[in-house]
Amino acid sequence: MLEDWLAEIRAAPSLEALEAIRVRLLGKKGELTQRLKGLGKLPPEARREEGRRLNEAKRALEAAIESRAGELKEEALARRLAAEAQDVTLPGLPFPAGNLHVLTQVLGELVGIFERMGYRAVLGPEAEEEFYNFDALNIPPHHPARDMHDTFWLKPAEGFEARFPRPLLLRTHTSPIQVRYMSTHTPPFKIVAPGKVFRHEATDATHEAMFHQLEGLVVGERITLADLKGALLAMARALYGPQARVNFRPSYFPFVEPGVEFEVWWENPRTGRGQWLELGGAGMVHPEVFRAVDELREEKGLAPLYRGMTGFAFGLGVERIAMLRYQVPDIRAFFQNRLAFLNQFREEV
Ligand code: YSA
Repeated sequence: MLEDWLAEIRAAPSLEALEAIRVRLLGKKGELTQRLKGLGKLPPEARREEGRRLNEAKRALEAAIESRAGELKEEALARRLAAEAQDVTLPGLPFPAGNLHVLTQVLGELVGIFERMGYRAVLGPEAEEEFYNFDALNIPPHHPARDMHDTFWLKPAEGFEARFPRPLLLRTHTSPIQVRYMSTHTPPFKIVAPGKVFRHEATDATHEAMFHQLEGLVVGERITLADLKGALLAMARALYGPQARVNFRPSYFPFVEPGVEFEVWWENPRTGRGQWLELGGAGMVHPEVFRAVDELREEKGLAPLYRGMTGFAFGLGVERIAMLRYQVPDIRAFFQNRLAFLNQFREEV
């Protein structure tokens, strides 16, 4: 009898079937339980012997049930693992990785060059006040210099006029950052300011209505034009190698005196031919700009610190540098968002 029961337990096909066997044999009304209950009816001699036998059988059944339950649980787990297995050898779905735009890369490189020379990088707003873009830079209304900056004027949305009481525009250059920075900071300092600028002009191969500039400003005591040239030469060498040269040509910007246009000698590595490349404007900060900054500081309740200060500033066109370096013949290619063009400038990952 015991052997049959044990065989039945070992063959139980599932945990449910095993439980049914346990109840049938060992439950309250189970076969073995009934026999144990019936012991009392036997004569004492037989009772002891039968009691021992039945208890041994009970322990054997319990052990067999426990062992079979363990087996069945393991089998169930193995089946589940097999069913839920992931085939990691399947090829993944291609995930196209993005990349920094070539102009962002060039701007980052330029900022890095100046940061290594101790400059701090700062940002200014693209929607700018006329005051910072022109007046504070010694370009009053009706000044002919305004004609060179065809301007996109902005109108505050209805209901917001009170928040923007002064005329607003899209900045035409990064130079307004000079005034913003000086009005809240104490010299000496060295800053660069990268960013987008906007001009309402017809586009052609070398002109866009939106382009990027990098502004530089150094203010302190006894800063000279030689310091400006040294800074720009260091930048040119970092960009184009130790052979690079920098040239100044006299020029006019109302916010510097003297003012220069600076050009860099650039040798095309493919053709071996060199040329002077005009990169931007620069000069010594005009005393009128320092005066406007001090006025602004006094309005803000800050001490005027800029009278008698010296400083140089420069502003360069970033597209120019990228066009030359990568031999891009038309500036508009940067903004057409054609992947065939942009993917040529993927950074090594
Ligand atoms: C001058 C003196 C300073 O002390 C500081 C900054 C400057 C530069 C001045 N703010 C400025 O904007 N001068 S600029 O009108 O001659 O522009 C500087 C550079 O921006 C140009 O040399 C050119 O490289 C680029 N640029 C100008 N108009 C552009 C343009 N790039 C693309 N498209 C346009 N429409």
